[in-house]
Amino acid sequence: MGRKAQKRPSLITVARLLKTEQERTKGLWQRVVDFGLTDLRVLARGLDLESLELLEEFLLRADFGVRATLRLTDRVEQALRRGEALSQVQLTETLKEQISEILDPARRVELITAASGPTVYLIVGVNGAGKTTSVGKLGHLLAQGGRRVLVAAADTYRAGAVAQLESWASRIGGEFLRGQKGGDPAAVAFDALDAAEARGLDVVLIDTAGRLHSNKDLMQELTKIDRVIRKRLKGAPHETLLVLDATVGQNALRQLEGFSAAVDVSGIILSKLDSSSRGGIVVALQEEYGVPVKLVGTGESLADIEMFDAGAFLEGVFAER
Ligand SMILES: Nc1nc2c(ncn2[C@@H]2O[C@H](COP(=O)(O)OP(=O)(O)O)[C@@H](O)[C@H]2O)c(=O)[nH]1
Ligand SMILES: [Mg+2]
Repeated sequence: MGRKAQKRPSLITVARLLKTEQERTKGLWQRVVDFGLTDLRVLARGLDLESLELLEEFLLRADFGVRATLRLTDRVEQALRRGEALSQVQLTETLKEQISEILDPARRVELITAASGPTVYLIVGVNGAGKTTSVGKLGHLLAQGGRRVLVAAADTYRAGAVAQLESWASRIGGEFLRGQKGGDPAAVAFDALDAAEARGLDVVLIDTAGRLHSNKDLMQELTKIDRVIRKRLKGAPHETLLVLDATVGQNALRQLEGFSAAVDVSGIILSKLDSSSRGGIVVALQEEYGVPVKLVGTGESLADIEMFDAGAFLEGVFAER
């Protein structure tokens, strides 16, 4: 996506996302902050491992993952040993600094575009993750930025899935291409590139069938789709975006692992962030696999997608509530 087309995400959105019912009762970060502010025992006695364990537990529960959690608690521990931290401000600053460092590579996410010819985005993920919806929303975002979009249904198994995608395509004023029922999904991808070149379109979004990351045959099929795209058009796919449901927790890491073995995942679309209070998964994905979250899905309507903004995310996580 060109700079011009980039939509500025609002600070408020991410902050709002973390304010789900569950969070509101006793927000994770409020608890972390409380821990820093009120646990005077810790200040009096110096390092308190019990309290550190509590912080560790909070972070794991918020989906920060083992690696990022250890990195964060290590830092706090070091600060404690030096006799620093544990005022609310210092604890927050220590955590914020570390998370910010982890997310640094994701600070200015952009979608790669082709220098010439159509830009191709391959959308992959398990069943129900939000692939088709994300294709619709992303297509809308790109169309709003003046791009002429072709949406291709490389899910040739389920007629319902094709119809769902077709309806999204017509709503966003994009072109639509389907394959034959039960046909080869790689052939759909191939035809889509042909069509996009012939019609001089800007972007091709390829929706694929849901598949379990542990299903060998289906993962091989995905590798084949990718190979056919690569052969057909140099530089494509320009992005392979894995759609992950933010509510599945640490299983998202397993999904990324599985899909990365089959295709070159360049970024993540984190869907359903509106239904999750555990935004820590963004940090876990970056810290454990170095794959940036590029887009976040925040609802079921067309406009409910935005480019991930690390700064806004941090502010949301540490917002006073
Ligand atoms: N709340 C919410 N629901 C979403 C979001 N993205 C997708 N969904 C819903 O998740 C369900 C599965 O989405 P779908 O796109 O069909 O998943 P697919 O099987 O991966 O193609 C649908 O009911 C969508 O409306 C999101 O960002 N927020
Ligand atoms: Mg689908």
